Amino acid sequence: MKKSVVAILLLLLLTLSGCGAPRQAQDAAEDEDLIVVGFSQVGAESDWRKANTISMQNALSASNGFRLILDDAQNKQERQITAIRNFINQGVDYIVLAPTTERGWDTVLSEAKAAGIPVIIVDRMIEIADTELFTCWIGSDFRKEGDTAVAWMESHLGDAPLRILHLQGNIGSSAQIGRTEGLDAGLAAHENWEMVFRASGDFTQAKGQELVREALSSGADFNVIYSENDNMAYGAIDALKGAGLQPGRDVTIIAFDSSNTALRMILAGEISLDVECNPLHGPRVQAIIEQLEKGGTPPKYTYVEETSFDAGNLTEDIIAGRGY
Ligand code: GZL
Repeated sequence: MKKSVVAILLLLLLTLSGCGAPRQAQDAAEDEDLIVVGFSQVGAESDWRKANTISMQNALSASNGFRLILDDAQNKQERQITAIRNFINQGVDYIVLAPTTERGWDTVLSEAKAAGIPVIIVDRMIEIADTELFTCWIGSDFRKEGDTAVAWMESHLGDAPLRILHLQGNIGSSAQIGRTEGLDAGLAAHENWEMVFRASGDFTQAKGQELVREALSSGADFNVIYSENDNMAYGAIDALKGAGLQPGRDVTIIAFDSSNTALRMILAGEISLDVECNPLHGPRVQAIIEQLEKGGTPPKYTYVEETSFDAGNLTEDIIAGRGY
C-alpha cells in the first residue's frame, strides 16, 4: 500500500511513454489495495512450524486483502535480521517476526521503528530494552506448558523413581527456556526425580533420534523422556523401537505441541502426555492488523489458550476436529 502512489505514477509515465510497465511496477500497482506483510519465519523444523506457516499464509492471503512476503530463516537469527532489513527496504506495511531466539533484536527493530513499520511478534518471546520497538506480541506461555507437564507427571507417575532423559528445543528460544524451567522446578521439588541425560535436539526428529540412540549406547538408564516438542519425540520413539524398547511401556514419553501425528501416538499408547502449543496464529495476526488499520490498539501481549492431552481425555473426534 505504501508504494501505491509511486507505482501508479510510474505505471502511468511508462504507459504514456509507450515503453510499457515493467513487471514490478505492475505488481506494485496491483498491490495498491493490498496490505503488504513481510513475515520472517524461523524455518520448517517441525510439524508445529509448518502448521504455523500454513496458518499465516491462509490468513494473510490476497483474497483477505494481503500480500504476504514469507522468508524462511532456516533457524538462523542472522537470516531473520537480513530478512527484516529487506522488508524495510521494500517498504512493507507490516513486519511479522517469529523469533528464533529471545535476544539480539534491538538494533534491527530500531531500524523498523525508524522506517515507521509496525512489528508484530508471534510465537516465542523476545527480550528487548525498549518494548516500544514492537507493536504487540501473541504466543504461548511456555513456562505454564512446562508446569502442566510436571503436574501430570506428579499425578500420574506417582512416587516411582523417575530417571529423566530431557530433549531440549533450540537453546535460547523461549519455548525451550519455559519448558525447561518447568521441568527444573519439578526436579527441585522431587528427590525421587533424577536427570540422567539432557541435550538439545533443535526441535527436529532426526536430532531427537540421534540423541536417544546416543543415550542408549552410553548405557543411560532412563524411564521417562521429556521431549520439548513432538518431532523430537517421534525420533526418540524410533530410537527406542530400534533398541527393542516399547514406548509407553518401557519408557514414558512426555511431549509438547499436540500435533495430529503425536495425538495419534497417544491413542496408540506410545506418548503418554502431550501439552498443546497452538500454532494457528494466522487469523490472530490478521485480526491484529485489521484492528491497527482502523486505528485500533490491540493488547500489547496476548497469550493463546492451550490444553493438554492424554489417554484419559483424547478421542478420535477431538483429533479429527483440530486444525493441525
Ligand atoms: C513453540 C514453537 C516451537 C514448537 C516446535 O511455540 O516455537 O518451535 O514447540 C517449533 O515444534 O519448532
